[in-house]
Amino acid sequence: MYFHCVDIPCDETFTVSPGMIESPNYPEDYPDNVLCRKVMNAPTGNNVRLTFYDFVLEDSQECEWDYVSIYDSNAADEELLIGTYCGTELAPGAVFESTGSDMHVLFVSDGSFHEKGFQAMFEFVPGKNYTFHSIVSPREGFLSMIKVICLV
Ligand SMILES: [Ca+2]
Repeated sequence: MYFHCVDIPCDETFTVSPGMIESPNYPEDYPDNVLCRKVMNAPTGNNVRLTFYDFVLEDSQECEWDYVSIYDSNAADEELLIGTYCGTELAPGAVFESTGSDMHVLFVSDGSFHEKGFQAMFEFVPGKNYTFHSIVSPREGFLSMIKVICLV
């Protein structure tokens, strides 16, 4: 995949919630050839919940031209990709939630055809896994012992 990046400052990192993320120029059409990274870093023990209000991107069968990719991570780790979306795939109210304290949203547009773009609200919510982790952590030694025993 090749794209030429126009120098539009659209990377953002957020450590306070709630907040909004949107494509450049929203609600006007986004420019061609942009790549934006929106990174939400919640405090430890929180998850990031992202709710889309608006989503209109150039449509393509494999979302290879213009797309939004959402990662369950601080970085764009392919193995932690939640999904890649284009066209009008995300209806207003579509919600994503991270399993950890970080979420990474990548927005890419190619060199032709643009649409209105997207707007979404993020909020940091108490982590579903946090209580679980804090309960099991004193037993981690015990659990790893079981793993060792099972492997043997
Ligand atoms: Ca395009």
